[in-house]
Amino acid sequence: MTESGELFRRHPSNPILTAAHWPYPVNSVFNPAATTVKGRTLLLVRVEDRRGSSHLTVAQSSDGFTGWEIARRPALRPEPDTYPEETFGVEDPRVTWLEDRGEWAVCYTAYGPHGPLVSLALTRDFGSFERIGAITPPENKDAALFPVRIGDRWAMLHRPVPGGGGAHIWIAYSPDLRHWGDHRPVLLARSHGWWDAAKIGLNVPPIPTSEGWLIIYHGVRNTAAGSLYRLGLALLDRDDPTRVLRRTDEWVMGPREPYELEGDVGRVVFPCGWTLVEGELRIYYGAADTSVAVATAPLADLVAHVLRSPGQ
Ligand code: BMA
Repeated sequence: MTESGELFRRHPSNPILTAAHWPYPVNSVFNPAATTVKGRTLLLVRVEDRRGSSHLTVAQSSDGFTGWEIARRPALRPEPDTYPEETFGVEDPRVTWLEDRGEWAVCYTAYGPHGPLVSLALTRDFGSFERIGAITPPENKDAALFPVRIGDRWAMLHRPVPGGGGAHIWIAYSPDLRHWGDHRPVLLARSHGWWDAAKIGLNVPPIPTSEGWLIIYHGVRNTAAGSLYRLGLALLDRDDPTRVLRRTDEWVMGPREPYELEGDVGRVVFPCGWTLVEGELRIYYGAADTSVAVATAPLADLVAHVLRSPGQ
């Protein structure tokens, strides 16, 4: 725990990336996926242009905090002629390294005329991408793959919003990354006064630990002043991630700093990626839908904290 009693420590140079850093004119940079490539931290950043449409651009750093090299051109931009579901942009990527396949899976939100849905692309270098295309119908967001097969199938957490209401975290399975089924709810939004009552969704890809899969998710509370996005933890069974072993009652991080409280959408912290460096988890998050920030916590502390939490 930090002196303030919080699990996560914000980096002193936050926000680490802003629109002002970008080599071309943009409105905002936020909600980045993260991974490690040849020892360097690579962020796949959601960049919103000045028309309101988002694309994804690579930024890399040797220490993960400073000295970012930002690509001069987008890595993944909407291709509405081939993929009409991307007409209004591609958003909020989550990147998972699939050791067995020797490539990364990028789940992202494709925003089209029928609403947001989950699309998947594969890459070996973040330079070229094999687009699988839409893997769910709308409305669906906040998806990420597990890094290994569960049993003999790939697995993905995602967040459908059915017509009947309720925005919960679900799981789906696939033999080939293209065809997804066996959809089941895993973690449910709570109700009434809870901080995570209005909706929940996965943030970063599942984190493997000795105790199971650590999940960082956002809970939304609708207030008279707008939505409040905060983060909670859950622990899923390693062999059967439909089983929720633990879930924090209280949120573990919420908007507090000026760059999280004010922006295009104030009072939002929204990580899409993590890296692990010498036992320390780094989460890269969008702050107020405007800039990119990073916070750190010893992974062992997060696991100890979630283990002290009640079951569902
Ligand atoms: C969610 C997503 C995120 C965004 C957040 C706050 O629904 O669309 O991209 O950061 O809202 O606006």
